[in-house]
Amino acid sequence: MKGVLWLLVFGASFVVAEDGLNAWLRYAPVPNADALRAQIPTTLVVLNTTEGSPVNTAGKELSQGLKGIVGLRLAPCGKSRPRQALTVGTVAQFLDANPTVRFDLPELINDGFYISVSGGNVRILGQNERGALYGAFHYLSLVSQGNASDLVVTSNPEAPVRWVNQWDNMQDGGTHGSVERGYGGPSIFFWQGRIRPDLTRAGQYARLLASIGINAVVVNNVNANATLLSPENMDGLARIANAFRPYGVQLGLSLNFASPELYGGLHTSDPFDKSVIAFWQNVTDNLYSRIPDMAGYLVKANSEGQPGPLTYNRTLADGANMFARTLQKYGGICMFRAFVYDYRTLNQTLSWKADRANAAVEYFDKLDGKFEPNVVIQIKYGPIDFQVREPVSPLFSHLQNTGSAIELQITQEYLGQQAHLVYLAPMWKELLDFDLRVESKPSKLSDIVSGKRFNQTLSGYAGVVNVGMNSTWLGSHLAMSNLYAYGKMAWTSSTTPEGVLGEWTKLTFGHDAQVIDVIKRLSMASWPAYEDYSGNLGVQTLTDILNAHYGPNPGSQDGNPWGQWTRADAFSIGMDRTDKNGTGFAGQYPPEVAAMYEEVETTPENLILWFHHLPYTHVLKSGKTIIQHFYDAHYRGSAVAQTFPEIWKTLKGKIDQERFDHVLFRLVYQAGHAIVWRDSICNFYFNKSGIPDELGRVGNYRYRIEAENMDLKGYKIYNVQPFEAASKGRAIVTVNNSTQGIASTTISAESGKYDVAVNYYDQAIGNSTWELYLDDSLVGRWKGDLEYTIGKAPVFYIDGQTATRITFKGIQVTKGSSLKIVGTPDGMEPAPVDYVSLLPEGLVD
Ligand code: GCV
Repeated sequence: MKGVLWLLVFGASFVVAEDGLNAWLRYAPVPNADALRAQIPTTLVVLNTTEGSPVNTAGKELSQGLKGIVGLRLAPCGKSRPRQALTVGTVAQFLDANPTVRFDLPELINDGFYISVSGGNVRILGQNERGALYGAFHYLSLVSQGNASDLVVTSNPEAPVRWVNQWDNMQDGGTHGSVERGYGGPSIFFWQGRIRPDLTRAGQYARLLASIGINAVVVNNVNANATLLSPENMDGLARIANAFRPYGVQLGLSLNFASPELYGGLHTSDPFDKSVIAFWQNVTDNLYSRIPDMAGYLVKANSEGQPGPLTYNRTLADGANMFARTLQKYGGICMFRAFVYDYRTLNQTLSWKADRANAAVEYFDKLDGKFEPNVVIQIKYGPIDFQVREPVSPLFSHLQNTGSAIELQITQEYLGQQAHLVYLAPMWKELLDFDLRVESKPSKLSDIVSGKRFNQTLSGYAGVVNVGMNSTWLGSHLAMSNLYAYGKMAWTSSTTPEGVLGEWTKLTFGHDAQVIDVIKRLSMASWPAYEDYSGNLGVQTLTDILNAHYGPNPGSQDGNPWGQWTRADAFSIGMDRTDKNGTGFAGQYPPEVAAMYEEVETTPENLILWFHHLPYTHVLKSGKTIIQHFYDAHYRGSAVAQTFPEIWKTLKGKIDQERFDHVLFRLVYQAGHAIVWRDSICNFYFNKSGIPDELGRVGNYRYRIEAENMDLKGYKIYNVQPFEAASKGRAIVTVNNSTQGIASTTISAESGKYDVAVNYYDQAIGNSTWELYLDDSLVGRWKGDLEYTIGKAPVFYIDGQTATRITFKGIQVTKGSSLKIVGTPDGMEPAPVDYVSLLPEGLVD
């Protein structure tokens, strides 16, 4: 009865609105709570009760967690220890406290943990304090998933470096706002050039990260601000480190290479200059005097306009080593990024062999072994920049005498900015499982970054996360599965995307089998769908690379020095990266892999345009030409996205309304934007190649009424740039910023029920209002305020980044009646409209 009462009282929180702040650490009641509770001891023994120690934190989490999950109130241990207890601490603390207990020491390495549940006794022991906390979180996760039975777990991390990077600026403004490529609101650390007075969110972030085994956070943008080194800001950083410390999370810092000049008043930042070396040693000493457990530094040098050692004719190793040496007496690490390229030298018209992808190996290969032992080279997974599909960076196979870490991106910069659902773990898994065949021996990427393949002691993972003040952290509830999976895969690379997703869903949304199934279906379909509608065959995410990296703009890839080229012309497409005829990039891989990528026949087709320049008429293994594959894939991917909102809707009532609505809003938006992607890409290549779609879809939209063909009053026709971002290249905008526009037409479609879709543009320069009428009766009214509601980067233009669709379902339409859109501009936003689609029910186009 007690149990029933407990469930009635606590079970209510199942449907209580949730804002996402606790993410997967909700400690929500589980269905089999009574049975589980009976298996858990009621006494808690915490082997270090010092406030702020990770073991003490572990004790608190266990108390709070078990109370929430199974309604158990743990009692602290009195003078005499009961025979059955839940004990948490380090192995050493346990042996100290229990000198007579016979105990087989588990084989633990740094941060590892051991859990034994046996005969009503639970022991959670870490190799160190952090490990004990990890063990406590693991145990709570097991109980949350409905398992408190006898078991033994010994778990060690594969790699010592399991960091996250935040690209947080010290203040809002500039081109990137508070967090560069962040879509979850302003920085949780910085505000107005200083460290926030209230760091509650920093502590909560550390808690989440500790629960997935992350041991350090680099808190500021790699495009670093030198003023972070002021004494006042160093004090602030120490406060962040204090907020992290109870969770065993260390603080790391990005440095601006030119700080000696920018902040220190020196005339140079040359790493060989004595005053520069002294400057950095002084900085490091000052930081460690405030933060004795600081993790170390992260350095972006000679990249995208950032200064670096090459500026002073020194090598990248000279630069990295300078920082590393200052850190050595403190045990700190220097993470040095391999994202080094000089866009000023890249010109695609001058040279067929020019290739940004070649840069990392060219710069770093010859430096292998020349780095201090506490330098780790942080390498983006692919040779360009977080694209929807890239081959593994060949640099991983070149650094055999230097530790390396893989840089993954949890924030979805090129992958839909959390406004599109894209579950990334399947992509990471493919990358980590890739065998580079160094010296023709098994050389899985996961074994390289774990240090196993080349016997490295310092190596691992860096994930760019970019959470913000939004209660959902990343701006989207479902996007949090990426963060969870990142931590779990960095701990154990064999973690499966499906498995970890199921675990995350249970912890985040509860045990309902349908909820778990739906989130699995959506998430597992999401990366393939996004790849299909954004850029397939290895051509890259065909997004707008000159603006917000959002929405379609295939033309922006070429004709500029950023090197994300596709070399698409009227007949052919793709980068020839072969050794024999192209940029030579394929030859940067070990011979077996190089040979595979060198030939069209042996290159996996999902990367064929990454490695080869081919005619649109080249026939793929499927029997389709490249151009037809493009058309079909874009139609297929966007069709999959149409199913997402419908699948999600089946969960109504099964999860709290707040999260249900939040996710639905985004999935509906994504479905509309997937159509924008599909049409833009297909029309762009149709226009380039002149080859029609065999199925006659591209360029033919029989259900559409183009806004420019309607009767316009107060609206005028606008030629959209790029042309493919509008249906038939044109849209309408109000004639000025203060006059309402009216676009009307007479419906020629047969009478019946339709889904009425309106494609419009929601720029971040105002909040226009649109009204849709059928025969003067209002069908719907909406506002262009996505800039406040969706989190993606704000964009000012009328293009594929702002193109949006709203659909009114099941509307009775009569032939001969009038359809009218009334647009009221606001600010600089001229209520733009592209077209209206009258879609027979069930059809999307
Ligand atoms: C932090 C890409 C991103 C930049 C980022 C850079 C990097 O170019 O667009 O925002 O800068 O990578 O990783 O340094």
